[in-house]
Amino acid sequence: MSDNKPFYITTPIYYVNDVPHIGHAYTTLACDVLARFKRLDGFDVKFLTGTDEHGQKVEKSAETAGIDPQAFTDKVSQNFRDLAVSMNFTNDDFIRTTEERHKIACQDIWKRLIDAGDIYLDKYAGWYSVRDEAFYAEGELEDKDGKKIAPSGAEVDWVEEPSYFFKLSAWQDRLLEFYDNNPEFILPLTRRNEVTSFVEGGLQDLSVSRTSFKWGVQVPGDDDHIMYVWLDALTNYITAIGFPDTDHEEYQKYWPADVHMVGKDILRFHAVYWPAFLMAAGLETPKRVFAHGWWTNEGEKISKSLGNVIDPLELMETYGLDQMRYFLMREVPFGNDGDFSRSAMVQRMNGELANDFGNLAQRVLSMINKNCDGKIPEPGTFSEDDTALLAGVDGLLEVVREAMDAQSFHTALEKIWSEIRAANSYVDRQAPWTLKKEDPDRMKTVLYVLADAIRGLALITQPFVPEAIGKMLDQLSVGEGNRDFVSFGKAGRLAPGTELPKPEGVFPRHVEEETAA
Ligand code: ME8
Repeated sequence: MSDNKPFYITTPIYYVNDVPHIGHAYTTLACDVLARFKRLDGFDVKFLTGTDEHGQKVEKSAETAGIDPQAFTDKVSQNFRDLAVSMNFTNDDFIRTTEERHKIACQDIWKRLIDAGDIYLDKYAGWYSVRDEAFYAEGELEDKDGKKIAPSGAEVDWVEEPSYFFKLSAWQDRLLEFYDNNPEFILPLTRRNEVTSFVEGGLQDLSVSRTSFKWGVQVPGDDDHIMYVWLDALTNYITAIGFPDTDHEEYQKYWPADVHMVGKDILRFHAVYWPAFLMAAGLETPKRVFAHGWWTNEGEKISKSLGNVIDPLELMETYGLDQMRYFLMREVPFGNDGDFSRSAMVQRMNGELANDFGNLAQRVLSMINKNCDGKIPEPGTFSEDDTALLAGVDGLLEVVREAMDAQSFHTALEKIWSEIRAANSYVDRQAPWTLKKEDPDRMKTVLYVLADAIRGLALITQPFVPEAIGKMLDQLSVGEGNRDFVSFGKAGRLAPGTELPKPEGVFPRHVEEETAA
């Protein structure tokens, strides 16, 4: 067992009624970037993703497809697994809620809730949205064209059936106390305020079982009921680490989770229901739920009916995987809504990846290749300018770490790019191509400083654009064993005399194909 500090991060588990789109790719990407950063920073990381396969919505999709739900979920779940591979995600596990280990976990948490006296049998009469898999109170709904519409825009149906209820109303004070004692449980803070006002407004007991269809986990001891899909789905986070065996090595190590990453649409389930279920079951609550914003496409809401769903595979093919990863993490302050536009995508990849970083590395490595025998040059004494550049890059680890710990991915990239720009101004100021004739020894020092600055910049950028940076580090002859943050800064300085392979650009420019007028 590793002595490293554990770090457990999860994505929502995605409904298999849909093919994966940019929204799914975005949430998992954010987790992947954080998981990679934490691993490089010496943490023992578990990064979980998977698919949510029960409930009425999935049952209906299977029916429409004309196959039984199990065969349907087998097929569609695979699309999400494939996406993870194509996006270079480093998830350690992929959970499916139809797995046996998960059914056992759900039934166990149910029994704990029963034993605690927090579940009772009654009858549900109210509104339900299949699209959201959520119950809505009359007061939350709007009338539109003679139909009732949920705040999310989804249609609702009137449902009347016997149902077990979870005594959510009894948890209001304890939830508010929990938020007070854990000011960073819900981030960003604006979302935290929304949740606390919602809870302060009073909570109703929550229907946690259904009888009108069968596709779900059986309620223990009552064959007529299946568990509400959200109680089933949320439990995935503990199934994957060995629950109900709370002595399981992984449960002991990774629970409570460090971050549940979710979209703002599903914050209530994670920040209200989930901690209440866990507290009632006598289990620890997660440390943080981070709710990110939603993407629109060229200013429009993304929806199947508008036909403007963004296919992550198409983006990858057009712009490149690392380019897309960079764009999604850089364009929008993480937590805010954002707009995807092709012009913004091209601007970022050409301006920031190809020009700022790519050209810097290419220029410096080519000069070393031509003028230093293709070896890391021996530096002389460092000038103030040299020391300042290296200090700026060395200082990045601390500032980027802080930004990553707040899930402020755009801030991390901003800080890195400000040092990349500093390195570019240093090149202009020091003009190594002039030094080549006037002071070759000084040229060597300047190129050494630049090469080591690029090494630092590359090390810290790895989580965001892993493939391209892997190539950049190969070109600096930084071995696999020297790429984690133990080697960051002084500890891993490049050794003069190290041979470098021939440099090649790692961030291609995107040139738009001419479109016919
Ligand atoms: O809600 N922009 O699954 P889901 C950004 N199964 N993110 C988006 C997005 C957009 N336009 N559209 C979707 C579920 N997302 C449940 C979760 S967890 C115990 C159960 C992302 O397939 C966002 O993260 O509807 C959102 O929360 C998630 O996809 C919803 O995925």
